[in-house]
Amino acid sequence: MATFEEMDVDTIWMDGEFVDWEEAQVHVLSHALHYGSGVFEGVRCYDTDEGPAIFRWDGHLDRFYQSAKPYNLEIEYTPEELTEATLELVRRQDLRSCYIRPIAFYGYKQLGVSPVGVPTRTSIACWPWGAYLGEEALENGVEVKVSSWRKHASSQIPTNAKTTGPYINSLLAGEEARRHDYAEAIVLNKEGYVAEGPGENVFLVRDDEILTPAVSQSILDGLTRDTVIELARDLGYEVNEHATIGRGELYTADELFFSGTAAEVTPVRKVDNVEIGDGGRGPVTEAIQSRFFDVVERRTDDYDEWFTYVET
Ligand code: PPE
Repeated sequence: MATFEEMDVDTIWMDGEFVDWEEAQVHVLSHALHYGSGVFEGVRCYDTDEGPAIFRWDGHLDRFYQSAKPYNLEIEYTPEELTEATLELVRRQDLRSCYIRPIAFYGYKQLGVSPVGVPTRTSIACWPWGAYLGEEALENGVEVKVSSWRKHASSQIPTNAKTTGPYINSLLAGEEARRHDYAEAIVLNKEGYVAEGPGENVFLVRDDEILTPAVSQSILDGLTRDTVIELARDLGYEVNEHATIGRGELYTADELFFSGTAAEVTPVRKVDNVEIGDGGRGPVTEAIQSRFFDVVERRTDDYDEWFTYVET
């Protein structure tokens, strides 16, 4: 993966202003650094014939504000202000396609777990980000390991909020998998059912039906998950979006794939070294993936309501 230094980016929006990339800094005693008290989003902007187009911006923005609620974290900017800031940020840096990372967090004032009285900071950055699990993975799929770490239960933290702190669970699961030469992990929830990947939702194909764990299974309610469900139904597939999936069902699935903003639609070809289906990208996965890329790269006029165009 490219480092920020290698990228042609120079501006970050921070607390109402555009600042130089190097100036976008926080104090080492910031609350969020110590207690993980931030919420964030990951959004993709695609290069299209109509110029850069941000995919499902409204949905991501909505989830951003919702994520902040359980923590009483006051995002001091309106959706319109954050939208304008983001569009301007993409324009100023002449980015064609990029990943957009809004974040809001408790900043610097005093330390202690309680954030009462600590000011909120808000920032948005964007940079070019290629295929999350590699270009090759989109075509041939990835090998994954069922993690020995379990996902935190929704009785322990609000799993539907995209909070910075809990990503330590994703780090543990992902790195455990990579230390064992797998590309990624699948994490089970506290009850032992399939939850999601460290940064992806999971889909399973069985007998022409598509299944994905219910939101109640301690998963993030992914925008890409929602997109896949809609695209799959429109293609004529049966989708069960309220599934409870046991670990064993992973190995016997006809096909498996990940969805996520960063991961887009990535096939899973092996779980714990067991081949899934024919051990490559299955036909249903391919149909959905190809429709997904046609939509986000605007090779169709359908679903135009999902896009926010950067050029006016
Ligand atoms: N589950 C988790 C745990 C998750 O982090 C993501 C996104 C998803 C599901 C899919 O959600 P959505 O992007 O709305 O379809 N993960 C983000 C962060 C990745 C990272 O490495 O950072 C992302 O894909 O942007």
